[in-house]
Amino acid sequence: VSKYKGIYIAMYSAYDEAGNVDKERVKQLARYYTGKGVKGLYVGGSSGEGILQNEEERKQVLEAVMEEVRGELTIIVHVGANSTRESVELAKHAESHGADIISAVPSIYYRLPEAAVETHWQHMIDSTNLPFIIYNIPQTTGFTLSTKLLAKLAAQDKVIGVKMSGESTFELQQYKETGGEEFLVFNGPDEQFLAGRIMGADGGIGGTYGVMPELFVKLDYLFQENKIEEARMLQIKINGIIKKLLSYPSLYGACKHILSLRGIETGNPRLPMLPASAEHHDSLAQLNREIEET
Ligand code: NAY
Repeated sequence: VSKYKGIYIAMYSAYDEAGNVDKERVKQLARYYTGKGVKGLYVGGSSGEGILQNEEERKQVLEAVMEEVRGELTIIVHVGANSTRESVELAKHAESHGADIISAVPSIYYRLPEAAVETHWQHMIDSTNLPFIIYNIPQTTGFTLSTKLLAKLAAQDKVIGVKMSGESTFELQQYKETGGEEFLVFNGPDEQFLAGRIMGADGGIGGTYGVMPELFVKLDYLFQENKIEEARMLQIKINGIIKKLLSYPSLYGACKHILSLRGIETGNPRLPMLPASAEHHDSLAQLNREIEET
């Protein structure tokens, strides 16, 4: 599994001016992330608005990504949907289009017992030959992955890791310890990338990487070289940028606007995610310069 370690951009989706998935724009965005040192892309996750899209749209986004960067970047596809049936359909579709790994959050809205979430994931795992990465994001789903369930799932060869988007580095470390050396833990909160790496994460998957991939690649390099003080200083600079990004009505709208300043058009995020408004354009241009100068 070590071949899957690294930095993955939680990629935004790209829409046209009418708000429809725009495959050419998706391709342009995927292409933008090649040659920057990242391991791959996480498609259709939180940042990718997978749960705001219908099944057909999610398939279109993935197909565009695969057509553009298959073989160049490792592609993890988020197939989590509310119904197990739809998730299984998306998982099979991902496999048939050459994706490398599938991943899913629990079903949301209903407060489900652990057994239901386990069954939900197990059906996806059984539906393909692809490796599976559990997506744990308790602050949005209301479901916290227990180390007991993690241990049960991780005992299967196909379950290669967890994307840990919860904010506790203690839990992150417990997941790593429970899963063992051969089980991959990906850091979720970008603000805590270095902290997560220090406590055992094998890499990271993040949305803000999308506007500063080079900085996260460098941060990971500094960590690997054991240049911890330098890494800490860089994480602090990155956190200054993230703090500003989070001050806008929507993080996705802010990041997408920054990409558009670089000639990468991805359209507005899909409502209810708010777009960047005109009053914020000047400060976003300034933030873009700050990123480019860091
Ligand atoms: C995904 O699936 O898009 C992600 O990997 C999301 C990870 C993000 N967490 C959330 C809750 O959206 O990148 C982070 C997050 O945007 C960042 O740390 C800023 O808080």
